Amino acid sequence: MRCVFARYLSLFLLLIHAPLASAQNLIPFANFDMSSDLVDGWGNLGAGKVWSSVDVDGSPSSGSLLLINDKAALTGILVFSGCVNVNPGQTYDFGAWYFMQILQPGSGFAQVEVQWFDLCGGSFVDAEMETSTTEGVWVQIVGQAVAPNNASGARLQLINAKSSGNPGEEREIFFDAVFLPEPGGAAAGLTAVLSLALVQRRTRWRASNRNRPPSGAATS
Ligand SMILES: [Ca+2]
Repeated sequence: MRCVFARYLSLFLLLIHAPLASAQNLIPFANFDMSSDLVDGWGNLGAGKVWSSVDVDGSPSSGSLLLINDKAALTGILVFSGCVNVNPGQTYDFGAWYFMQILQPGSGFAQVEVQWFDLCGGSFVDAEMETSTTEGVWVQIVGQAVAPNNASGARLQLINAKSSGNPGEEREIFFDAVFLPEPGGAAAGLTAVLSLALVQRRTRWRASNRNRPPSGAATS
């Protein structure tokens, strides 16, 4: 029995540390390893958008993005990645990990949005998004979208959206391990993927069935 247990333990540890055969993540500075990554890789920075040493895998050499929404209800605080080249008509996974502490004032949700452009630096074409309201654990938001036939550029937006609450009341969301891999790629954050697989499936269901962003919500 002990031998069997040891074998399964070894297999588990192997899975945890095995390199993930994944296609390259198209988004640079996606893991917020250094505070400079935020400035180097992300746009629309300003108040309430800061680097944090908190990391999805607990790594001491990486951090995350902390978005703080202190505005009125039905508002969102957002940043966006740089634009990357994509193939029109191809299917892409997209998403990010986030952590939203419990017992914050009001209510809200995390949102990841992929935006398609005819080309980088060109005109907006379309967008698709996924959201989640789960609190208290790291959760991976995962979506899948087909690049429109007239789109060869894409970027990701990370949004801290407030559904209810008052101006001046802060709601915080940490984002990490953002991904938009080449077609066929797998998500980042392997350790967390294995340990929170059940949470992920539950969250994906919720994200696809509830809590779409409030229409006309203001963002900044
Ligand atoms: Ca990180």
